[in-house]
Amino acid sequence: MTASHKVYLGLGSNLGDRQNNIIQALQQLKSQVSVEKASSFYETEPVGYLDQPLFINAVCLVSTDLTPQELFSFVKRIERRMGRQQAFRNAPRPIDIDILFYDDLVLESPELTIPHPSLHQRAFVLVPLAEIAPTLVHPVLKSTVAELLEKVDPRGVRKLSRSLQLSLGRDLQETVPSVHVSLSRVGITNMQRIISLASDGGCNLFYTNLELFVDLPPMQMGAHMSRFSDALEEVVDEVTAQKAANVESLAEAIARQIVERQGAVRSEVRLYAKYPVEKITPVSAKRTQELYSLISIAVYNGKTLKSIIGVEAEGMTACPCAQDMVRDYSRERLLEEGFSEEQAEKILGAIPIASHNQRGRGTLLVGSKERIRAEELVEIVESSMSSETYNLLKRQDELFVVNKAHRNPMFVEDVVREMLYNVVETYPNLPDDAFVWAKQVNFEGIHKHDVFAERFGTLGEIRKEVLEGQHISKHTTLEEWLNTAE
Ligand code: PH2
Ligand code: MG
Ligand code: MG
Repeated sequence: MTASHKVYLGLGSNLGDRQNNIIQALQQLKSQVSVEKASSFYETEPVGYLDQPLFINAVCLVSTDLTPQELFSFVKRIERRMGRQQAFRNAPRPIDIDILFYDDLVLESPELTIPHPSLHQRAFVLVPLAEIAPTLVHPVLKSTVAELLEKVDPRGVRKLSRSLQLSLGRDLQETVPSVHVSLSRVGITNMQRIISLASDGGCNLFYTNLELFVDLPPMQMGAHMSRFSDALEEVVDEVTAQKAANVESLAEAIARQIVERQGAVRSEVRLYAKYPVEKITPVSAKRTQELYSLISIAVYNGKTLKSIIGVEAEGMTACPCAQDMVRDYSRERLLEEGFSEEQAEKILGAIPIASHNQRGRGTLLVGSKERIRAEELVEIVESSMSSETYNLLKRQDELFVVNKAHRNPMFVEDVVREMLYNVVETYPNLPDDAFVWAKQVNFEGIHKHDVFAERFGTLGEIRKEVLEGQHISKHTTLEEWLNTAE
């Protein structure tokens, strides 16, 4: 959109909460035009019909694509919405919005004249206009606003000290709470934002959910006692307004900003983003969009920054235990039907054996100074289940998925162990103090409950078990890892 026209508007109110009416009108204007500048507020003697309350007047500069007619109808709609009654000309009104100048257009029509026909006679317009545009030239009179102002009587126009920014009194965040107890964690959860991440050449938008926590210095009055949440909202808006390279750097940037700008001793940011990946179906080769969750956790204490990247992906598992029973049962049936032991074995090897199967959700987090590619983690999670799943499946793809899953039956425990094995194998160069968390939930097909398994620990702890068969009883937790400085 190119907002190409520069328009000056005059605003006036002499009914109700006059200053608030003008602020409201400016806010409503912003739904269709971009407000570039606004003057101070002026209290002014009524001009014309004198037996009415004092006005408050202001002017603003807006840029817009609207034509003069469209803009005129738009401001009339705002006036109507804000309750202006069609009484007599120049009657008291909650809001009056006049088009003063529209570029250097000169227009005369029955309902609309531009420039406003009496602006050069009105101090209540020229005084605020001279504040924001003294050198603007009137396209008909060929004089600047400053020159026009010299020819009118500015008495009766008084600048108000109260501006758009209300000066608020004491800062509630700094006051002592009435119950004197410190809190363990303070923050914001379920904060939803659309973030933009740079991608080759362009940028992608992601729907994200954020959780932020802060610790204040223990000596500071109100440590763990403050009311801190609106400062956090501001940081998130500032950081997310910029394009980040990836979710980790975004979470890290927010964590740093909170500590550096808000004087916190520790900050923790958890970010969940929906992440689309284009895939090709296994047999029919159709394009399909799959959604994964990207997870990033960043903790900063002013010195050390700890950061975790992770993914959540769905897939399916077939139950090994049910499959075993079905195989034994089928063997007996085949023998009963007259097949020999040898023939029965051959048949059972050739055909897929039924089992119950279900959707499962795997989560894999890796914490390390090295950059880990989320795509790689998605691949590990998906390939650690009986089969990956797809949003789109043609019939031949469905056969592929069902066959694959039943050739590869797995319990939740197997899925978690498979993920751990794949992490150890994929990242031989990650240091032992990296952190790993693998988790699997199966939404059971023959139960109403879910089944769950997880393993967390340092990569060193996990490597010793996976590679050396040593049993390690220490499982370092996420909290421990996040709070160890190296
Ligand atoms: N508007 C008028 C008539 N008179 N007087 C003041 N002081 N301020 C106004 O905005 C105003 C007025 C017609 O719109
Ligand atoms: Mg008017
Ligand atoms: Mg008007």
